[in-house]
Amino acid sequence: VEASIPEPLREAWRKHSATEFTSKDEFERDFVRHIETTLARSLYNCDELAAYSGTALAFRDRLIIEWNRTQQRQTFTDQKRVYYLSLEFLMGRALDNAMLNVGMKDVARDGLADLGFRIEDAITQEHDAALGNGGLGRLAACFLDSMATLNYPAWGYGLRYRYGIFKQEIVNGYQMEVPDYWLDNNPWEFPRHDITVDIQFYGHVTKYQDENGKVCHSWESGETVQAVAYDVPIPGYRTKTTNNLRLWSSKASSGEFDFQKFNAGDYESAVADQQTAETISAVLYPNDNLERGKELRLKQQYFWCAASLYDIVRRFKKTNRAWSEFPDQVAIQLNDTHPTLAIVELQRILIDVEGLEWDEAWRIVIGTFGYTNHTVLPEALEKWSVPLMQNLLPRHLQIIYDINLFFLQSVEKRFPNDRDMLSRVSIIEESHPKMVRMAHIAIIGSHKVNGVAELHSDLIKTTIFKDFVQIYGPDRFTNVTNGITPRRWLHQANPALSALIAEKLGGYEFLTDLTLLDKLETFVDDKNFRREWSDIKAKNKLRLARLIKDLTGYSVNPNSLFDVQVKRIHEYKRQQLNIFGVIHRYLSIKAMTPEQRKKVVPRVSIFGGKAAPGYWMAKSIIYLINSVAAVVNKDDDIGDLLKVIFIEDYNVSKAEIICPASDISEHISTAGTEASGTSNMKFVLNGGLIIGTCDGANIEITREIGEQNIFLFGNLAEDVEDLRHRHFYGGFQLDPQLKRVFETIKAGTFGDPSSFNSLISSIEEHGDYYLVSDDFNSYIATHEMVDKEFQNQEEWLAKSITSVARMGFFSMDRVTNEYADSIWNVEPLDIAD
Ligand code: RUG
Repeated sequence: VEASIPEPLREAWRKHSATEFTSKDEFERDFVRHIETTLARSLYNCDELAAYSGTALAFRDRLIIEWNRTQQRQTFTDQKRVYYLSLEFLMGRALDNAMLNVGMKDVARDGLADLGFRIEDAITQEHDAALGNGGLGRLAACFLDSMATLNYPAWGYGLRYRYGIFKQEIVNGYQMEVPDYWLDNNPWEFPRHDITVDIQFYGHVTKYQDENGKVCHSWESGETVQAVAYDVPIPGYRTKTTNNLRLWSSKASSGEFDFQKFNAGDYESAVADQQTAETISAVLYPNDNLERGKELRLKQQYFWCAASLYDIVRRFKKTNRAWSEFPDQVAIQLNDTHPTLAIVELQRILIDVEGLEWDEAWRIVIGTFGYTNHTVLPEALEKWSVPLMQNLLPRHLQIIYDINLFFLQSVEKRFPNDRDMLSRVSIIEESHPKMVRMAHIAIIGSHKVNGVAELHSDLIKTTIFKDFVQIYGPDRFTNVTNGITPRRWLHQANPALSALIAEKLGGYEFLTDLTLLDKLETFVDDKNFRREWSDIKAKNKLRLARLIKDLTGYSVNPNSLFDVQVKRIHEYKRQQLNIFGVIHRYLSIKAMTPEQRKKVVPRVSIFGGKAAPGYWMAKSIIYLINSVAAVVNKDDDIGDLLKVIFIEDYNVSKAEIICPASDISEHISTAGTEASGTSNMKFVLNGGLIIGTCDGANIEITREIGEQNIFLFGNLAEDVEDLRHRHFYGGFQLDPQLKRVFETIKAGTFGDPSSFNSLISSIEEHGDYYLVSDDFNSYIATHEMVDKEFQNQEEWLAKSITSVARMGFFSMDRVTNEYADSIWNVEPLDIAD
């Protein structure tokens, strides 16, 4: 309040208040001013990077003006806010998105041309903000876009990693990891050195009695690390709302290194504390669907949860409301179990700091939190060892034990004599060492738990969380099928298709109401429309072919069928099935007569994705893909009939080029393992067809677009358990076509076969957990259908158009509204002019 300027002095403020550029001329003025003053450059030394920075700074001004107004508006209306807690935000580039969202891209294009630059060259200078591993982080980024577009008062909270996901380099066919230092030339963040929170670790807990004789706890000593806020503006599409993403960076609590030690000549230890503190936010853990229980990761989680909660509570306290109103003002969504400590931290604040009674505090906690589960894979379900937690967060462990005690007491009342049930649902796993099951805390401490696609939400209710459905009833569990933002994944990635659709539908309203796409179906038979549709795909394929040439040196024929699988490399996603299929294709072509070859549909098999650095199998898969590429691509006997490409360092900005260019893309996880998948939606929305298993969102995509428009294959989730069992006890027969593929690999066709031993033996000898052999035959047969149908281009185009027309359901806006209605109970802000 003291910082607020008194009313009589506000006239000058109003007169000089910053305004947005609204014309080309004003954009040029802002651009040149930033080049000359912010960057201290001139027309004599303005390269493309500077042009990017100048443009970004001009747009940043616009965003920040709207950001300020949005924050004032949201504070003034004082309604319930959403806080989206995610350890990952896979944002990609911001400039193009900002230009399109504020509707000024054409202005910038013309202005830049006047100033001597091509807008594309400026845009591509930007480094991806890659603070995530894959689908989970990208979902968080899509949430931010939709929440702002729909005018929800919403904040994202995350960590400001100094290093995002590593940069992948392929050296002699192997993945190498290179640090991704993304913060240089990043104009999008605002350091808030005045917004800091001291975060405590280690120490011990003392019990005492207050003046009324109540037993209280005090968490003492230990270390403190400072959290510093960095704010990133998130503009909505064609709306005044610009929301905030707050990322926390860690710093030594004093902010400086220890001068006393320094003066005494102890230079190393003088900076050691500072470095230890800064390590917390230094690097993103590069695992997708895998948790490894490292202390630093737990530190990251608590650091971020505690700082965010402090901030949220501070904001709430300014309203002077009663604590009981907290859940009416605050909804916190947990993106996976990574932020589960926020539940414990809120309970700690309420009972230890604010002096509430346990039960009242716990009611508030449950009313506040919602938890999204993204996986059923056991290796991805977070558990922390009790001794580790005891050491790092002693008070939190006590609270966890109390939560567990009260919970188990209530379960015992309802299910007397069921000791097995108690041990299954307990937060504490009685192993050596004991482990804290984070998902159990997340379920017990939230009012809603959701899965991310129908099959997945059913699976969590019938498998991993079955007991909790019995305990709480089915209402605590719900499904919200994932979606994607059409702004980035259609309008930005595929401007030509977006423009064609707008022309047919009479405007761009479909970008904020994606169900309007259904009107496209009336044009399916329109010959001219089909031509334009296929010309756009052809140009997008050409654009990808150029990228492939730049990255790999290989020339691919853009008239071939482009078959794409880009996503994290993981055994459950089964890139191995794909590459074995490619080898099968290679062998089949090799065995053909020249006459037969004439009938072959030329194909480019395109792969991309990162393997977690410690994931040996995934790295072997990458090596096999590159080894096959090295042989096939140089085989003159094959020519254009088959090419194999591995696109290095797959990321969001590459996805924007790849998704619009596929004819077919692969979503072929073992049934029941992929919670949803979201790239399947991106490919279909861009007019590509997909081949997939009955898994995750593929099932709902099929329901929406019709089964004649998708290539489904493979075993069903309900049969997986039996099939696995049979591998050990039922006399497993390797698929004969797959056997031939293995024999070729073992013969050394793709280099030293020992490099691929573990890949093959996992299938031949160790139970084929991901059912590659069981699905191989139907996979190959389905690809033959793909070839056949691709030859009928008119039919193919009809499928492509129809599918896009029916993709409205997969908009992130639908997803966001569902969370708002069924989990958050939050209304969008009315922002009339
Ligand atoms: O693997 C899942 C995807 O199926 C899903 O689409 C995505 C977003 O919901 O989340 C992915 N995921 C799951 N990433 N990490 C996990 C487990 O921590």
